Amino acid sequence: MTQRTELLEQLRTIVGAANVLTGGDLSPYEQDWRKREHGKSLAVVRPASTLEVAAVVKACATAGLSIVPQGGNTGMVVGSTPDASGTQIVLSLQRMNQVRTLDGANLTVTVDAGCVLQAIQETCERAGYLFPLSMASEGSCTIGGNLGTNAGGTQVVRYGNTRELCLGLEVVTPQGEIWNGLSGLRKDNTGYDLRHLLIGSEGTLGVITGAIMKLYPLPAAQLTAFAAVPSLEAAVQLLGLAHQHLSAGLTGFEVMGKFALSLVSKHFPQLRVPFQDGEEPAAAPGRPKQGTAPSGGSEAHEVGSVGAPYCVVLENSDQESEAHARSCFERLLEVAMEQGCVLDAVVAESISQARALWHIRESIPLAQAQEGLNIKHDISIAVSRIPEFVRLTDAQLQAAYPGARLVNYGHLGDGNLHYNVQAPAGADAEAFLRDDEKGVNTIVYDMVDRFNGSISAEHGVGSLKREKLAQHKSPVALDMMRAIKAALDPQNTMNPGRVLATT
Ligand code: FAD
Ligand code: 2HG
Ligand code: ZN
Repeated sequence: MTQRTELLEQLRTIVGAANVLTGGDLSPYEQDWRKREHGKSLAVVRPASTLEVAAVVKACATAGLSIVPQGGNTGMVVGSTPDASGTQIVLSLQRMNQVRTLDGANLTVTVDAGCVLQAIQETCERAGYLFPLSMASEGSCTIGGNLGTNAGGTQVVRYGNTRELCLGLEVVTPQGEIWNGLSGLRKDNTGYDLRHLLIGSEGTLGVITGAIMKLYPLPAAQLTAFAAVPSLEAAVQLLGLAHQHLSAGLTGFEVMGKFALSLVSKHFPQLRVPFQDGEEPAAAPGRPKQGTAPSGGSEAHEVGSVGAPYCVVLENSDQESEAHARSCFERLLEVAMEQGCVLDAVVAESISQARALWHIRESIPLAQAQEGLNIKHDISIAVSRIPEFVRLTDAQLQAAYPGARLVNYGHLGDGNLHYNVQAPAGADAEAFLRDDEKGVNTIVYDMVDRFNGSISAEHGVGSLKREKLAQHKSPVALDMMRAIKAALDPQNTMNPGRVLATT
């Protein structure tokens, strides 16, 4: 028997033959969500417990074979799929999907790493608690992947990234040892915080098998508004007003450019996008009172007929009552209209209307994927400087790549833009990526540097941004990262070539 056949036999003994996949269509595990790479694994292994994960990792380490931890495989940077060598083991955590315990007094929930994010949200909600991490991929992504990437999402403006929501981890080290750090303590200054080292390490320092996460009380009321704004500057002004009027009640603030919304209308015509191309609001949610602002009806028609350059989804979560939430929200929108930073707005009258408005925002990534391959930039810039960044970068890109289509949207509340670039209309998207991705990236990332921003706000580095990271991160920081990787994973078997180049 060759060493690889022997290893496969060992893995079958550990997790059961049915959970060592070597044939059939493995593309859900071997191809990334964006279809940027299609790798080839030696096997996909699906353990059901932490002990099984530890045994699998130990066996692979002994055989010198590398492991790619995988959750829902929804990552954006090609980090959870194998390379083309046919020698890597994809370690899928999907069978580890139990909510272990919920401690109401401690406001914590302890979960297996393979739990799907939405399942955690729903379990907590049924128990009367809010688990606020939220993103469009929540029906498929896992908490292990969220922790591995330190995912952001749509509630960061209030609750922070996944890191801020995590109180402890259970981890299998690259050598197959188990570290149980599931203390659930809010204070613990006993040396280096290994939890924070593992969070955002994208599977390169160990496999997360369990986590203890923070919970919050469910809000008494949650309201969603969809506002048309005359410019990105106005959106930033509206954000300032929202902080002022809603304070901690501001739980979502997403911006969407006109072209991004037009892709949603084009690919999902059943979703009626307010204030674009003459469309009226979905299911006619209520309009705010408008004070001395231009009247809603005529202004709405005018905005609709030209299409607002940007729209914003805002969410207000209130601990008092629906009436209180509504009056705060309406006052905010009134003031915003008086100041001219909102052209028109609708406030959802029901949960289903709120969902419909959020659904528009959350459909942008899928609509963009339907439009064809694209170049993504997940960047963060100080909120105050975003309008200037967009103005300068738009101009440079249009000069260098006439007709390139800018799909600009994202989590403006926390300074994170998805400043994506789609090939010119009718152009061959594959050829555009092949010939122009490098040049486009150089323009965008050089500008990000000029604005002291980050080239990866929430998606991570994976293999797609590895070279860019080496160019844009401080050499001192990179040296420290390499030292940490070498100390924890000297054999370099844990997701090699992701985040850092293999030397
Ligand atoms: P995977 O894609 O399977 O893995 C991602 C990385 O984490 C890989 O490097 C992998 O090796 C590592 N990993 C996975 N599981 C573990 C584990 N148990 N232990 C150690 N490492 C592990 N991201 C955001 O941040 N915000 C968004 O708003 C957002 N919206 C999205 C919307 C759509 C439609 C899609 C498709 C993606 C979106 N994403 C977003 C990206 C993606 O969903 C997140 O990065 C998510 O956290 C990945 O989770 P996953 O379980 O799919 O991880
Ligand atoms: C989102 O916020 C995701 O919708 C995906 O982070 C971003 O597709 C993208 O560029
Ligand atoms: Zn995002």
